[in-house]
Amino acid sequence: MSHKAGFVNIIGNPNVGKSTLMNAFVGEKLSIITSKAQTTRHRILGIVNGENFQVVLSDTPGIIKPAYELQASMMDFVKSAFDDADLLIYMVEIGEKELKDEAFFNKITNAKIPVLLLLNKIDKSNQEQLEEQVQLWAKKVPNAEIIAISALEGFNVKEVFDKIIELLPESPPYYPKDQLTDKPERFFINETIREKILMHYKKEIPYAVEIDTEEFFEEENIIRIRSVIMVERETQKGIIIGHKGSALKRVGVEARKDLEKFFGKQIHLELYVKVNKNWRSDQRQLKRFGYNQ
Ligand code: GDP
Ligand code: K
Ligand code: MG
Repeated sequence: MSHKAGFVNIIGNPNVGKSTLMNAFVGEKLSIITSKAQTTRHRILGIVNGENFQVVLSDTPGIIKPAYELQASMMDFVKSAFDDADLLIYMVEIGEKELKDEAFFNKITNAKIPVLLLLNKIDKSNQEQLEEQVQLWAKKVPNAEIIAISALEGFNVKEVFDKIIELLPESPPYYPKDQLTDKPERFFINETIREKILMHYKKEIPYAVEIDTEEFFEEENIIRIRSVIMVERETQKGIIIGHKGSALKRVGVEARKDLEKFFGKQIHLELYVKVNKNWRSDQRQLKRFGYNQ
């Protein structure tokens, strides 16, 4: 029996729903999702296995103009997603214009591989607006096939998946058939904690934060985790901790609940906060946190 496999790379502006779509395909919360831009900082593989196929999806950070080293590394992840793709998913949302980065946009319109343009969030639009948007994008990206979807509500998600399988080349699998992602357990712990920080802190705080899980001990009935929340300045440390530790406690409680779901086991989560000056602009530190490939 023939077998299809390949790399399907999802790119687009921040907040259009890339991570929501990948999670919908994989059926697991591999990528954290919030309404804030730069929620996704890494390139995260989500692997969907079937008897005769293996779809290796990659979720990437939204395309932005980098202002500091961390963001430059994030855009390197996006660049790498063009290099190995068998199929490109360019996601846009109803009402958006186009990528601010012309070089990336040209890579899409000149791609030698099939491009699926997914017009997302159609749950927020009406028929007239939808038709107008489809026409607009057909002109802008003539090499793409356009499908309107709602990643959040699952509308047309299965249709997109069937389309992906249809377009993938014949190939043996690239990863073991029981593998779900390329990222280790610690990565998902860090991301779960960072999601709570994105949700509960304002302005610059989430962007100054990085998480490092220092300990991960799995016992028979419980997993013991100790993670450090790094910030760039002393004042940010105070904000993260909050009055009598209340803000930090909330992050811990919510992250623990999610992690218990993810691992299917009781979790003991210890969090502490450390100042690590300018980690976002320090190549060596970025490398340590997995931002340089
Ligand atoms: P990303 O930055 O492109 O990865 O986008 P996310 O997946 O993090 O989603 C950004 C925001 O858009 C979140 O608040 C999602 O819940 C929301 N969102 C994603 N897909 C849809 C959709 O189909 N409809 C609506 N209404 N919201 C969506
Ligand atoms: K987002
Ligand atoms: Mg994302």
